[in-house]
Amino acid sequence: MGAFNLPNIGFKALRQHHVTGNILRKLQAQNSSRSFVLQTNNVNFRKFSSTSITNSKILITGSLGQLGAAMAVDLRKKHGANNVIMSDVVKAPAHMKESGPFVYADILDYKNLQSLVVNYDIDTVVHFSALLSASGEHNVSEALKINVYGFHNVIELCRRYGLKLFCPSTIGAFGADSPRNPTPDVTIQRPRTIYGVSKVHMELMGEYYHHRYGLDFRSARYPGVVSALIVGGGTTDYAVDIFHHAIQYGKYCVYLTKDTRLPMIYIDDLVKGTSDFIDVPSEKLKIRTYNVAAVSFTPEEIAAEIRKFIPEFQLTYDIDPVKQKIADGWPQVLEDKNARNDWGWNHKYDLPTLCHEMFRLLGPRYGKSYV
Ligand code: AKB
Repeated sequence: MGAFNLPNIGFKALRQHHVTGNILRKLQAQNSSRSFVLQTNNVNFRKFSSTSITNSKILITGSLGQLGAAMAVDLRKKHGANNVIMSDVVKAPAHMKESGPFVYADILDYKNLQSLVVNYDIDTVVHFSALLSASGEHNVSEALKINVYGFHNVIELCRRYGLKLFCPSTIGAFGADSPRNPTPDVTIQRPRTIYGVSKVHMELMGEYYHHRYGLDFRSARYPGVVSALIVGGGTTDYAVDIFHHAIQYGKYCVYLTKDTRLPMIYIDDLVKGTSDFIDVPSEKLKIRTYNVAAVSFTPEEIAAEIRKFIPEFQLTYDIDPVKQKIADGWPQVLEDKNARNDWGWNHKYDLPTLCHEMFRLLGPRYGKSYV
């Protein structure tokens, strides 16, 4: 394998390796911080290594979901509103459309994705489109389509155009055979949901494309995410719903047993961590898929914390067997020392501060004030 600085490689040679003119021009401009490694036979091995990110042009798929919408706000602040293209298959609320470019993108339509990359000169894809754990079990073929075939389109797109790819993974990528407390980055992964299977597939494909083609693939395994936005389709959703119900009705009926312990994270920690992770120089990453952890709690523990704001809050139980079975196979506590060491992952919110923030944000929405 030969390693070259970019100016030493003819354009023709690069075109044979599927590098397009636009990307070449961009690479020439940015060449001070990048190097290329090409295999000298006809196989299109490529290796990008970037030391700095400036003026990224980012496409976010599934950008109207819980994570996409929050990440878009951060990335637009960082890279400029017009440099972050939000996309989804549903119509955006007016305030989102006004905050920067929003386009239709169906990840099952490869040509549509190609046109977005070319028209907007995209260099980074932040890929959030996915069916979550509970909705996946209710519609396995749809989950297969979105989470597997859709991901194939996205990763091929990134390979073909030399784009950086961030795609989240999840605690759902582990299963009952994995150690549950703590769960390390590299361990047995035998999930029994289509969501988990598709995420393990995503992790392995991303790592394969990284080693095979030099694709700058990055993935973080997220815990359940707590945010003010109401979510749907997941097993950890109760940790959001409980606040809305507590404030509106003073009670909540949860579908998991009182001692079901799951890793969770507050959205602001996730957004900051993901944003840092996307920008960290590639050389710092010793692996490509990292656990990120923040807090772990049970329904009973979060209810006790909620009672500090609403002392009469009542929590009742009506177990959903599908969700309970999923949760019983997931980690209780993630081990995340590699993320902390390699790229500075750190969380700020523990259970009390997370609850404080949820009451501060949601109280006024329901005409109440707690903090
Ligand atoms: C789900 O519950 O499916 C998600 C997840 C933990 O990935 N929130």
